[in-house]
Amino acid sequence: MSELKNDRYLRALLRQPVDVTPVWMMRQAGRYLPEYKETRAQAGDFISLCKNTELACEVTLQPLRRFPLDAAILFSDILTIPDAMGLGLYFETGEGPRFKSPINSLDDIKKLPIPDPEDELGYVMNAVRAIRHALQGSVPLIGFSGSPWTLATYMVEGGSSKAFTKIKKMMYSEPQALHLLLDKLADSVTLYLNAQIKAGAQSIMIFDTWGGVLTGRDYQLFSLHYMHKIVDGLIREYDGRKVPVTLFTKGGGRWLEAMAATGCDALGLDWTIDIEDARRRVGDKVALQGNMDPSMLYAPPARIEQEVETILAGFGKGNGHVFNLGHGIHQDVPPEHAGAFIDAVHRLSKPYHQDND
Ligand code: 1CP
Repeated sequence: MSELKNDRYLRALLRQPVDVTPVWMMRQAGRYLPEYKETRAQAGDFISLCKNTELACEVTLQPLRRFPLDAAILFSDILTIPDAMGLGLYFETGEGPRFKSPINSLDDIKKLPIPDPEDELGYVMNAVRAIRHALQGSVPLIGFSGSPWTLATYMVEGGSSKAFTKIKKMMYSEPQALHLLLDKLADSVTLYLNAQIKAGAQSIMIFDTWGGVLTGRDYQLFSLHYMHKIVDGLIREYDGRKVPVTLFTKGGGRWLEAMAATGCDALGLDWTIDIEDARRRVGDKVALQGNMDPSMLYAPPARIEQEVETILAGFGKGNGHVFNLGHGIHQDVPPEHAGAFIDAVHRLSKPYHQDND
């Protein structure tokens, strides 16, 4: 087993005692950091940055040089899988991700290959290996993927969407076509995440950014069912350590019990749910990650600290809390505010773990 100097993030996910509450930020490497913008310019564009092992490693480490974060997250994107399936990912300036060949029919779905993670996605595994090496056991590395439903929304809509009309039309009029797509994606994601674990990822997070746009029944059938299938297929112990799995459905507060029943180790919470309620509902089954509103980072540091205290008190004493934002950090947040947030979590959480000393 490789040694870790700081393993409080992994311990908290497994609901083991820690000295202070661990913290990291969704999208912690990104445009709010001037050094990120510089490295991205050097790479040329975002996709080239993801495919350049050395630069992907560099931007992963940038937030860790600034802040005492308790975990690193692989610098990549959830859309690597659809790209590897041949859809042709590109970014239109100011418009977000787009695909050259979106999915239009059952025939398109039948033709989709399941990508080999060490071949078409080999650049991601190279980044994982390089980052693990560069971290030198300082903090754990998080690997990730999008959920099948969330990936399918981009593949069928052809990019970002607000109303999800194309995929919902498919869901309601050709459900068997969508199920075939989700099944292929679940297989692809399982292979991809297991390859990340073998390459060195010490924890896994599945981002279901768009599960919350579904009805409760459709969430079960079209999103959770496939995440459950992935959880069942993941390597759960590697190199002598448990590899914790976190599920995050944005807008998923209604379904925490069902999510916890998949056998995952932790649930990511967005800011619309009260962490105290979440703990009462599922805290005996899973750890909880979250859940400050990312927009709170626009407020002055004193207000940020007050919010950190409120969330710490909401969770209360005991094990099983990883502090995070309820979604990704916004690109125009002052980096000093992120620093104040991280310091506040470590400083103010001490009393909540005192019985562990
Ligand atoms: O530099 C740039 O302009 C590109 C912006 C960017 C970045 C920094 C994109 C494009 N992706 C990323 C990196 C990224 N994406 C990470 C890196 C690791 C870190 O956290 O530091 C991660 C984990 C993701 C995951 C991701 N990509 C999600 C799931 C999480 C979430 O935020 O909900 C989603 C939905 C995407 C799609 C995507 N990629 C990029 C953008 C702008 C988007 C969102 C588009 C949309 O709103 O639909």
